[in-house]
Amino acid sequence: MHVAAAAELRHDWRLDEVRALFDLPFNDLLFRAHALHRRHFDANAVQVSTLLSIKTGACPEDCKYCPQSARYSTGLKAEKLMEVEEVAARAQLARDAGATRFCMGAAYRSPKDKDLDRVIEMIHAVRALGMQTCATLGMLTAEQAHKLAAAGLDYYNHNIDTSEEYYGEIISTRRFQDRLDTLQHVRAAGMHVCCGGIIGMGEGLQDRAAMLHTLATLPQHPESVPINQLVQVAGTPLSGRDAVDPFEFIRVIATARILMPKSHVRLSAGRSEMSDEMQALAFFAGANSIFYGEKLLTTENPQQDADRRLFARLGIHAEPYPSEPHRGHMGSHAQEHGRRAAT
Ligand code: SAM
Ligand code: DTB
Ligand code: SF4
Repeated sequence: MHVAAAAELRHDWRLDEVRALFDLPFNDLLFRAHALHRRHFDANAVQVSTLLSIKTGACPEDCKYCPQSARYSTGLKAEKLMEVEEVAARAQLARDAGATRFCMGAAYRSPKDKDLDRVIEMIHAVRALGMQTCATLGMLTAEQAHKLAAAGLDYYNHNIDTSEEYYGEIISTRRFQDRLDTLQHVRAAGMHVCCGGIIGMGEGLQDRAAMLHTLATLPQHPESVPINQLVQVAGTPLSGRDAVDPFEFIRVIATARILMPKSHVRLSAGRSEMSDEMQALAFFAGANSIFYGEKLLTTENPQQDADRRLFARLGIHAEPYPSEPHRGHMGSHAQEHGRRAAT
């Protein structure tokens, strides 16, 4: 990153400043977010990733939002860690449909070393297809993070999910600090960090502000910030909650954009429940990354056709593949323009 560009980023946001952004009149907040978005990104480009659940269900953790926890009866069929060839075939389909990044998710508290070895083979296979790689496998030791970085993993997704204060209401089997420790290992190993949270779990405005404040005051901003709207799954303790006010959700996107102007903000889970108009507003507010493909991990995502139509109607194109694939060094892909168009 250039020194001048780095100087534009702040890591010393105060919580009251974050709260003040949330409290701005909607138009003022959106105007500020969009102006910053244009300064740092092509405002009509959206990064396109595809998700695959490589190991499903039977998770020992008790995250109250999650259909994959073994503690809740959601009717989900548990599946063992997939074979490398099958994962490679799914990645190829995603690439051919226009995705530039392939994200592999596993319902682990933390991976066993023998499972990590197979995930490393998957990373090699996906990279060989010319795609960026991302994985989310739960908590990592420093050594595991180094192994993944050495295998060429571009991004590691590990969400803080909510504020430190509200965390205990949602998950009791680990602490907020455990998440921060893994994020630190991922950073130290030289991988890009993908870290965000979930809106709609009964948290207050102060929790949303505190969550974004934690992300924006990390020593380095996460390169990717997924903002998920809770997907309510029957059988999980959080199903039956009131739906989030769409404008409140857009405020979170806009505030994330202002706090972390050079990061990709991902309009993540929950798009199936959003109108096209709401998604358009999210892109205007600074969201510039989505999951593309009919499934997230275990729940529905919009049909590919619908997303292609939405992009066409809005004049949005898929962000090109970065010209220099990440090779373990730190640096921003954001302004790099590749030779390979994604669609
Ligand atoms: N087990 C690993 C972990 O929790 O770090 C990786 C997979 S886990 C499913 C990845 C993320 O998915 C969670 O941190 C959470 O933010 C998100 N997620 C899970 N269930 C969700 C739901 N019902 N709605 C929205 N986001 C959800
Ligand atoms: C993230 O922030 N959202 C994705 C990804 N990271 C791994 C997961 C969303 C999961 C939604 C519920 C499901 O499909 O199981
Ligand atoms: Fe397990 Fe991850 Fe789901 Fe929590 S979010 S129950 S750790 S799969």
